[in-house]
Amino acid sequence: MTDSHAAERIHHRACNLCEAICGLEIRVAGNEILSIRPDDADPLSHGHICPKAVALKDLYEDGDRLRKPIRRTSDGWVEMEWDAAFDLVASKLCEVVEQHGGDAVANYLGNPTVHNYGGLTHGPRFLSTIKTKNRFSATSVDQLPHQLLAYWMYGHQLMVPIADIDRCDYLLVLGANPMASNGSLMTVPAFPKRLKAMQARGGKMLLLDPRRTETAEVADEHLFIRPGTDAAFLAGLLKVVDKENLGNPGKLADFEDGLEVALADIGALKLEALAAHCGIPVPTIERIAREFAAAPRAAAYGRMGVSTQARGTLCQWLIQLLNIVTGNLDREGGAMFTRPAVDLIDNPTSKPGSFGRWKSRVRGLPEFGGELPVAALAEEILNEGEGQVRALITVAGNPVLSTPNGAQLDRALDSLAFMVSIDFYLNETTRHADVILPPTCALEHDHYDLIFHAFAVRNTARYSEALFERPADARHDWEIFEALGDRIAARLGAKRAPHPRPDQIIDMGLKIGPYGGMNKHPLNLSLAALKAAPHGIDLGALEPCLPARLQTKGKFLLCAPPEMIAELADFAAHLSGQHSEAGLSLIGRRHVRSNNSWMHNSQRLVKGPVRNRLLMHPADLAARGLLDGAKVRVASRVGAVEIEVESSDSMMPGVVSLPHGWGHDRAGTRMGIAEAHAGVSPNDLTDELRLDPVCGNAALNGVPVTVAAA
Ligand SMILES: Nc1nc2c(c(=O)[nH]1)N[C@H]1C(S)=C(S)[C@@H](COP(=O)(O)OP(=O)(O)OC[C@H]3O[C@@H](n4cnc5c(=O)[nH]c(N)nc54)[C@H](O)[C@@H]3O)O[C@H]1N2
Ligand SMILES: Nc1nc2c(c(=O)[nH]1)N[C@H]1C(S)=C(S)[C@@H](COP(=O)(O)OP(=O)(O)OC[C@H]3O[C@@H](n4cnc5c(=O)[nH]c(N)nc54)[C@H](O)[C@@H]3O)O[C@H]1N2
Ligand code: SF4
Ligand SMILES: [Mo]
Repeated sequence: MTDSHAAERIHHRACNLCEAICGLEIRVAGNEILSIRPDDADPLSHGHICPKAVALKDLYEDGDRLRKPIRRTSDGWVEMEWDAAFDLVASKLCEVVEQHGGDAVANYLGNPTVHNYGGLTHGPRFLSTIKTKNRFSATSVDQLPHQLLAYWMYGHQLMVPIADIDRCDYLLVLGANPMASNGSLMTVPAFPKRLKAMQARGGKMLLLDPRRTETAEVADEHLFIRPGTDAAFLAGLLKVVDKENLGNPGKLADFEDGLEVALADIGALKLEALAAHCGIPVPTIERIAREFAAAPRAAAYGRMGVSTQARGTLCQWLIQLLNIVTGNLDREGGAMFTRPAVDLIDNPTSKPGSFGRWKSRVRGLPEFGGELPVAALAEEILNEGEGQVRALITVAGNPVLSTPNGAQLDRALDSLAFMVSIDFYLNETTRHADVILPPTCALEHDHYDLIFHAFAVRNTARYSEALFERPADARHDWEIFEALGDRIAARLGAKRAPHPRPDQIIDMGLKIGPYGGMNKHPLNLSLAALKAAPHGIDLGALEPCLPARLQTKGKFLLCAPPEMIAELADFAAHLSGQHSEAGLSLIGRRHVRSNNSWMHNSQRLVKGPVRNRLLMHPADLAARGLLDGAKVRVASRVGAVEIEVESSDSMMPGVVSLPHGWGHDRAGTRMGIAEAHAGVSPNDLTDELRLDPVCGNAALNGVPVTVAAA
């Protein structure tokens, strides 16, 4: 080793690409990444990683990644200096506010915001400088039902119970594919190992999914279920548990409220009708109910397939009730609450949640946690009148590819008076911006996972230093937020107190947190303590914490939110075994080498077989005279796409599947590799009018479509 620049060093950090937050060991020499490997000493991931981790190198090196602000001109995009860009953006946004009021400026926060702690510590502070009802995020194409029910039942939107897979005996999974997704609202790195360990203990995993997925292959049992009908199956389980007296809430009985009311309404449903609706026979429902109730420790868990469908909130409520009535909520091996080192629940700045404080202007969709359902964004831009959206701020999001009827939004964005995107790619959404402000990428900033430690199957804490120093001419997300926020507040005459840096906020959060010195905890956690433990610190298995941790009034477990009782009645009124034979139902799909819409510019991830294809059962192909590999036209109420079809008996007959995040052939983007693997976007088919009626979450799954030769 002669050249000190090229001296090899080893860096440890957590991967922030998905919810699994795996520990990485990265070897570097100077600015060159030599290897990215699992960190075997990580107390949560125990040496697990997936192929995407290595793509962090591609992201860092990507020549298409923007490094300086760019501005649209009649001669194309022109680079700008940061201060000039901040001045321009602030003044354009303020002009709109001054002429049309704050509601005329909308914002959209994308998924990576929650994987980047500076976005969480400083994003809301920036956005609050413009008072607007038109705040949107990826929450309403994702986990909105979980947060809403956590707020209604447990008193806080972040009190989402986590399946304690490491001690569970019976895991009932609906509409999740952790073998591809690596787990969601259940940070569960090394899912395959953890599942195997459970099975070795004699445990069992049962999966319901309209596709025989990678997860179905490792499950003990897999059942097909017709998209959008899970609520009938879940209500059936609850009815059997109740009718056969298999329930035993245990200690929960002392502080539950409304369980009997909910069970009575569910009990009034006919088991035969429920079975006919979901296509799972009565004896199977009975058997599973008995197995679940008899298991010493069981957990029911449902994810995207049952979160983003027309009865998403109903499904998630029934899942909670099943865990409660069998005494598995807050029981070791059941569905438990975490105790993260920076606790966003028991915290002076805690935001428990809110619902329906205002409604969207055009369609009257309800607010949750200060945001409106993103399915309403396009119409808020397109429909004239007072409060019309005329300017948009997007942060770490690609709603053109990720929200229902993305093609309509694509057109709507063209009509904005001004748009700014905080993003390092010129993609399908940001191509509409007037200015793009590109932040540093993951390896150039430090990280503490504020959100996913709080949803993990074990309590751990880990801080990652920046691997590479921020280039002098680059800005972190939080620095961009501060620079814009300061300028906007000054011009609009808003008060603005100084704010600590993200690492200072985390340090304070750790100190006042449950393992911090200010709570007299022997671990005395602080940022310094985490820096001294670069592999992370184990804080132990999840522990029972109810009723103390409940954030509801009187610390009751509120089992029968009135909105859910009403939704159940509506569901009952529409219960029917009649399903149209002619139509097909479109669902989504994830692949381990893909990550929503933005990792398709990595050659190593997109190489290999084409993954953006329509999967369809051979009988459905035959019925339409289609051949495997043919180009087909898939059409829905809102649009059509042309794509290759792949015959697959892993699909339930009557159901077709297409992964989201593709459709990179739109003009004017700058992602060369992604463009060469364009594919089509299923959100050109999903319908902005098909929503979960309880909260306006998008029903991305179960979309009625037709398929014919192209
Ligand atoms: N590799 C990879 N990992 C990711 C992501 C990624 O894009 N790629 N994205 C991350 C994000 S943002 C999230 S939110 C998570 C999501 O994590 P998951 O929810 O685990 O992932 P999905 O693959 O969307 O799984 C949904 C499953 O539901 C099934 N399904 C569809 N409709 C229905 C239905 O009506 N009923 C039932 N029972 N099942 C249905 C689908 O066939 C699919 O297998 O993954 C995260 N991890
Ligand atoms: N049909 C269908 N649609 C879906 C889904 C589905 O299953 N089916 N899944 C939904 C789900 S669960 C989700 S979470 C959404 C995701 O949807 P979005 O959050 O809207 O989009 P992403 O594809 O995650 O794009 C993230 C953007 O952030 C940028 N980015 C990445 N890291 C950073 C960063 O650190 N800072 C900044 N400023 N920018 C960054 C990327 O360049 C990219 O432009 O899609 C949803 N859409
Ligand atoms: S599973 Fe998720 S967190 Fe783990 S290495 Fe892959 S992308 Fe990163
Ligand atoms: Mo998501």
